[in-house]
Amino acid sequence: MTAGESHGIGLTAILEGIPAGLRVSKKQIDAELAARQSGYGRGGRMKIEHDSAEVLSGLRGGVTIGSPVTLFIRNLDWENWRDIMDPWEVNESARDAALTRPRPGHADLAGGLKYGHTDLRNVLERASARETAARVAVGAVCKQFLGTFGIEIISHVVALAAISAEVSKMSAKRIRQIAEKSVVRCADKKAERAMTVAIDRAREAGDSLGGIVEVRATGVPVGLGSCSQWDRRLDARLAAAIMGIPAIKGVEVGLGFAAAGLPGSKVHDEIFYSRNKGFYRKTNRAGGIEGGISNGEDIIARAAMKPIPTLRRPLMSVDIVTKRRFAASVERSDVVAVPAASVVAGAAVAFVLADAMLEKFGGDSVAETRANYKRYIAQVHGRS
Ligand code: EPS
Repeated sequence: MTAGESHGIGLTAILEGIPAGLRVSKKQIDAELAARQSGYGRGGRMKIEHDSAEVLSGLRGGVTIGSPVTLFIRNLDWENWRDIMDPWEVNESARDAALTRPRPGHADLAGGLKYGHTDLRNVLERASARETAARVAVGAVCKQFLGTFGIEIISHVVALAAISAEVSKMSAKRIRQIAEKSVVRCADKKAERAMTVAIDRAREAGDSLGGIVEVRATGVPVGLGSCSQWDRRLDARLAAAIMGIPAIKGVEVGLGFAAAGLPGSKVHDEIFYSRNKGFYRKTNRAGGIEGGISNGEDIIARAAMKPIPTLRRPLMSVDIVTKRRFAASVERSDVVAVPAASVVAGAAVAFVLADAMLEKFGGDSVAETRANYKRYIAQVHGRS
């Protein structure tokens, strides 16, 4: 669970269920937070914030003790918003500056009607993608837990607006090496150049752009998730977590939507066996999940992000108080947040996989989880 407004005091996340005995690196959490903040096309806010996670509970000497881990990220911009956002006393002039012109595509109107607000700030503060900083901090702890089982998560940008990256022949490791140094988190250098040009153009035009992000998880054991109930299926859980990121409008696993247009013989991954490898596949069109269960191949999920709704040249809207037609409110915003969304999607996948690992292997301490994991892996190998 996370809490916190975009221009409030800060963001809090409580992560429940991480076993005792996990060594957590603050450096790694802050590196993930910095990655979320970076990326070509980000707005002015990212120049103000230097996200860093304070740990308020759950750790002693850098090691989890089995209690809930509370992470807190201070909003440095809070100092500039105290008058407007103070929990106890809001300045009168702030009330006069109420936001009443909802942005098409944002939560403003639906949220305003739902919660009965006339100042749409009460909606946008929580709907803001600022919240994803908290999820990235949580994801960074989950990644460290997964890392102890050799599971790695790579996330990158595969398309920005109409520009697609060609990465089909690249290994996950290579994608990571290049994407992590790229200003748009893209592993295709040629596409990266075209993407930055497109972002410059959109900025000049007062417009915004979307794109597609991809997450790959390597080292995932066979058997996470279940075919036995819809909400235990690993793909369903991944899709929900990724869809829960603001502005995500579609999620696919493996071939995804493309599978619908192909015959079965071109979609399913043939099964092979060798004494060395056990059961294996030469293709991974399933994206590492069959029947809602991880099949031991890399998990590959993609998400489509719509362009950010705040436009410097706004679309038309209607004032919720006067009901007159007006241009939508213009808030400070990003031109593109697709690179950031790729970091957030990686965190979302980490959270789901950590949850699925604990569901499968249990354990109150990492040593116990590890012992259960090892026994299971030996059992699976025995059958291969
Ligand atoms: C964001 C912080 C926000 C926005 C952006 C994401 O900060 P501010 O509103 O102060 O500029 O930059 O939020 C949105 C795009 C949105 O639609 O709400 C962040 O930390 O990621």
